[in-house]
Amino acid sequence: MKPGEDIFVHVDQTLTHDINAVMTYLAFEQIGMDRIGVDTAVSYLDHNLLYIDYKTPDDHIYLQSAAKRFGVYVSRPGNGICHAVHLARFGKPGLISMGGDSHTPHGGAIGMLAIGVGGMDVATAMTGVPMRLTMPRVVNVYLTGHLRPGVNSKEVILQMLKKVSIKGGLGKVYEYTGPGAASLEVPQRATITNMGAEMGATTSIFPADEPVRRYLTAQGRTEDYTELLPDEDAEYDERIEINLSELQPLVACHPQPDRVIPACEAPKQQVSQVFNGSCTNTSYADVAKAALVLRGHHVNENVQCTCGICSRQTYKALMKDGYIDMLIDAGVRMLEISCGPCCAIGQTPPTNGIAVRTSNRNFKGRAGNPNAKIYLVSPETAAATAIRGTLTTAEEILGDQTGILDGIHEPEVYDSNDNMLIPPLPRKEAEKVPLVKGPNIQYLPVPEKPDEVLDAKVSLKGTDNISTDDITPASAELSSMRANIPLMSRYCYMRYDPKFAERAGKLGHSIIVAGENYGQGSSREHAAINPVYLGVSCVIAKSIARIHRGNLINHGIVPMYFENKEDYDGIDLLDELRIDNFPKQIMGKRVLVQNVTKNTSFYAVLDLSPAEMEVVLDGGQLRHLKKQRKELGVPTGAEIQEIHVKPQA
Ligand code: MIC
Ligand code: SF4
Repeated sequence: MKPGEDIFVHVDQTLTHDINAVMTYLAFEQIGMDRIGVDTAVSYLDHNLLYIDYKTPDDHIYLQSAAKRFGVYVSRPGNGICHAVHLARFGKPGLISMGGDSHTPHGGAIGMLAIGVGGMDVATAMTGVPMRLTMPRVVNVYLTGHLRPGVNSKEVILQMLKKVSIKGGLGKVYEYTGPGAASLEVPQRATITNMGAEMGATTSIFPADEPVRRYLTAQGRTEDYTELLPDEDAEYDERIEINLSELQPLVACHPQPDRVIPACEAPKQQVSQVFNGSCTNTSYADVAKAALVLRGHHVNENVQCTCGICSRQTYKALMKDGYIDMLIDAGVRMLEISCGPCCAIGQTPPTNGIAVRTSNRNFKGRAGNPNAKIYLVSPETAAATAIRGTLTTAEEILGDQTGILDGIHEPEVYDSNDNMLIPPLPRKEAEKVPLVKGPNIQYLPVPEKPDEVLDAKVSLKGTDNISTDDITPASAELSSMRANIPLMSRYCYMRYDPKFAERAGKLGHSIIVAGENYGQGSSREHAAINPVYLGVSCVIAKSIARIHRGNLINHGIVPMYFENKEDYDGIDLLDELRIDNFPKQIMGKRVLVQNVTKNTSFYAVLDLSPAEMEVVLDGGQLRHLKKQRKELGVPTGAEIQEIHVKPQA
């Protein structure tokens, strides 16, 4: 297995979540299989539980019916955030899981190879076919020392982000080993593997060792434990060393997770919101430590402090041990068990507000307000900040009492009651289950194959680091539109370039030009589906983030790179670009692009593997799969709903 080459992996488990999965199950329906082909698939209803109107409940009813129909578990609203529940109740060392969410690597905390992909990839994985992956480079992160009290494993991943940057992890798997790794409990490890997504990594993983055995035993699942340690003579492509004892509280400053500085050097500005929440950093120990910092204090009068815990079992353990009481006494507002504010579903900061969060992303607009600033910290720092109202560390509040935080560990037994999981039905019963589609559930649009001649205008000239939050902003309202592309596409790029949707719609076919790291952030394939619906045929960028690149390919948008990055400067919005013999040039992986407006030309290159090339030439993954299934003589599902792009009057 050579880095950069195609490899194919057998996927054991898949996960999907409510704000993405409607498209995934619509695709699965269209593929034509009547039941999943993986051992375990779970559909989590966890991100958008606000139900501001009929749309999200419509989605949830459809997802529950699709799960019953196809043999998938449902984790009901209130059970917890997908990654936390999956790790606790389904994950096993040595398995491979694929999830339609960028933070799926959370599962790496117990020695699973857990990879985040787009929804169409999950639909494909659910069929049971081996999944294509670019063989990554493997980086060993050797941890020594011990975290000091008041210093969280969040500091490890923030330190990594500082070293590696938001795109430095592209094409890499980070394997954490060493005595420092052995000293971390599973949820602490999960904070690190979860947020490895922010480096653009394929995934991150810890060994399955004694702490993993303890964790699975606490979940009543000792039998799922298998020891998996790195070989003595394991070779790595790179090595990074971090001494945990030397770490101090850190903060990732607005607007990128790699803008990391020591918390003590952060400017003392008034903070308006503190959010202790998300899948990244709300384990039992995380929240208990935050509660100990807050004990005997009260949330600053200028701060709104909320807490959203990652799972029902964690919430119950914290309640039993009195930590929820401490939070409530301190004036913390307890939220529902869901993603919520982490992806702009509620708790938007005020105008020009500063929000301090324990979550993993701080892109502009991530919290629903593009003029607010988000700073990412540990739960201990978040709690101290809630008291003072400016960025503060736990040590500044607790002084010589900081050592009490060292006494907090994960419970020896969690409540492993699975009554909020709906198990799959036996095949015979499942076949009779109808798929329930309310009016919010529209069709999955699929583009045509690449045209012989692409003659199209530039509908967007983007800067570096455009995130999927820029392309398809999130909020309770916008996230509830994800099953309805004709509606949602009207809001494409709404905060980054409010005229984009109208412009692209009017142009018919168009091209997006962008800088480095295009499409960083979440796995939401809507960042490809909405542009495709608006007629975008290709993206020419300096570089493209891994998951988004896969989504573009799957949805028939051709991803291309400037051969010479300076050529980016010679293109303007609305320039007319022309590519002759497009499919043939795609096959040659080097495309001559004529700028008709400027009377210049430049080359764009493609880095497609042979398997990806076929998908692109077939017009996306769904057409490709259906073609393959037709060749095999197996059912190919319903007719594809094509988009016929026509310029609007
Ligand atoms: C996120 O954290 O941005 C999300 C919301 O979980 C996304 C998924 C999505 O946007 O649908 C992710 O990380 O992939
Ligand atoms: Fe949910 Fe936030 Fe985790 Fe994404 S990062 S899965 S939105 S809690």
